[in-house]
Amino acid sequence: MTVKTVTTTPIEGQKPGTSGLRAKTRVFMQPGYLENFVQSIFDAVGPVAGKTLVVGGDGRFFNRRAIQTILKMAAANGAARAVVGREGLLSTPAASAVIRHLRTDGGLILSASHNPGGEDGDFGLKYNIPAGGPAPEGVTGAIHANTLKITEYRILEAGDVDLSALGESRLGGMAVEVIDPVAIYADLMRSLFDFDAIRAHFAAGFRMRFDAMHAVTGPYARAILEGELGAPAGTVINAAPLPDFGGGHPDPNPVYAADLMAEMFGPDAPDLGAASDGDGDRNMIVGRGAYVTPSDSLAVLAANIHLAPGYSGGITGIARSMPTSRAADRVAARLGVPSYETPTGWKFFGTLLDAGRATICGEESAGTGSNHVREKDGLWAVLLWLNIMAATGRSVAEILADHWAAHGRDYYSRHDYEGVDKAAAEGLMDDLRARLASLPGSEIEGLTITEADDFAYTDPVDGSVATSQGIRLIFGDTARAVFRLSGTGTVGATLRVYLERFEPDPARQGEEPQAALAPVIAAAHTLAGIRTRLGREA
Ligand code: G16
Repeated sequence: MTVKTVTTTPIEGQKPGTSGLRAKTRVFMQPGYLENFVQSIFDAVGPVAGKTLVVGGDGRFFNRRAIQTILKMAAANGAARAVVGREGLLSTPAASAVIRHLRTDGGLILSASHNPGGEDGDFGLKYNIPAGGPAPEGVTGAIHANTLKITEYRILEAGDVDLSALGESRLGGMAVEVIDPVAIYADLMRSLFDFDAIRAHFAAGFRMRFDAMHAVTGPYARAILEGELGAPAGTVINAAPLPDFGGGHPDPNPVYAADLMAEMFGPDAPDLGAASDGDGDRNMIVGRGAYVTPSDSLAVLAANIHLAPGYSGGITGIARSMPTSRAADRVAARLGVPSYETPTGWKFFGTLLDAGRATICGEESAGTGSNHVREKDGLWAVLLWLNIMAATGRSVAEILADHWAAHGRDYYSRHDYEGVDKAAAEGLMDDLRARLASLPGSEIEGLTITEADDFAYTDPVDGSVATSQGIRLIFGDTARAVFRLSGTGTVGATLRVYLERFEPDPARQGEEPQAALAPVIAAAHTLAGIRTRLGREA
C-alpha cells in the first residue's frame, strides 16, 4: 500500500456554514471536492499523525464511498486509529458521545442533517472537536482558508475496508475499529433517565409513535424504546435507514412529518408522537392533539429536567439561540439560574457547556440537548419527555397548559421563504440593517419597537465575537420579530422570519398561533417589504 500525493487546485465554495460544509451530493461527488475539503480539515486541526478519529454519517447516498475516501486519507496522513460506526452509520449525537466516551481526537461526521438525500439531494461534512461538539468558528475559518490555497492531498492506494463486521482491521499503518454505536449511546441514556419508570408507564398502557423518517435514528429508537423500555413492536415506524430517506424530507416538523401529525390529531391518537431528522439530532414532540413548538419544548424540559435522575441536582443555566423564543428565559429567571442568548448554531453552546455555565440548550430549529454530549440530541429529548410524563402522569397537553399558566405563553412561529433569489434576500436584509438606528420608538401595527439591532455575540467564556447573526426587532416584553438568512441551504437563499408574542393571561392562551401572532406578522411584512422584495405572498 503506497501513499499517493495528488496535486490539486482550490475549489470555490468550500466555506462551512451553520453546521459544516453542505452542498448538492453531485457537487460533493466531483473529483477532488471531498478530498480537498478533508485535507483542508486535516491541515487545520493537524498534524493528524498519531491521532484517533471517529468517522460516521447518517447513511445518505455517497456516505459509504465518502467514508472509504476519508479513511484512506486519514491513513495517508498518519492517523493511528479510526473508529467507525458499523456500515458507516453514526447519528450525530452518537458520534459526539463516542468522541467523548473514547476520548478521541475528534471526528468527521458526514451529514446534511434534515436536508433531503439521494444523488440529487444534499450531502455534508463537518469536523467535531475532541470535546465532541462542532468545530467553533476559529477552526471552520482555518479550514476554509486552507481550501482557498490547497495544492495537494494525500491518500492511501488500498482496497476498501469492510465496515459490516464489528472489530478491528488495518489500513496501511492505521487501525480501523468498527463499533456498535447503539450500545455506547444506550448506556449513556440509561445513566440519565429513569428507565424503570418509563418501562412501567409503557406496561400500564402508555402508547407512543416514533417516526424515524427512514433516517439514522431508527436502530437507536428501536433498541431503546422497543427493546429496552418495552414499547410494543411497531411503536417505531420508518425505522430502516435508507440512502434517500425513502424519498422523504427527513425534517421533523408538522409539514414533513404530516402522517404523524394526522395520527396525533386523529381519533385514538397515541399519548406521545415524536420524530427525528436525517442525522438524529433534531426532534419533534407532539401530544394527542397538541403540537409542541421547539421553543416551548426547551422551556418545558428545562423546568422539569430535575425529574430525570441524571439531572436531579438541578441545572446551572439555560442557553438558547437568539431566534428561539424567550420562554426559556422565563424558566431560568424562575429557577434563579443564568440564561444565555447565542447565535444560531449548536457550536456556540460548546464553551458554555464545557465551562459548566449551562446544563440544557435548545434552538427553535427543533434542537434540544444537554451537557451529556456536545450536539443536540433528538432521542434524548424524546426520552426526557417520556421521563417527565412517566414521573408526573400528565399528558403533553396538560404539561403545556400547566407550563403556560405558570410562566405565560410565548406564541411562536417561523415563516420560511425557501429558494428565493440570493441578491433579493440580501438586499432585504441590507435595507433593514440600514434603517435599524431609526426604528426604536416607532409604532407599527399597534406595537412599539423598543430595540432594533443586528445581533452580535461575545462568548462569555473565550471572548470570541460573532457579528451579523440576524436582525432583531424587539417590541418590549410583548413581542419580537427576527430576520435571518439560513446557513444550511444549498440553493439560492432562504429567508427565515421568526415571530413571537407573549401572553401572560391563561384565559387567552388557547388561540391559534397564526391568529395570535397576526399583528407581529403584519409588522414584519410592513417593515421588511417581503412581498415586494421577494415576490412571495407566503
Ligand atoms: C444546523 C445547526 C443548528 C442550527 C440550524 C439552523 O442544524 O446544527 O444548530 O440551528 O442549522 O439552520 P439554518 O441556518 O438553516 O437556520 P442541522 O440540524 O441542520 O445540523
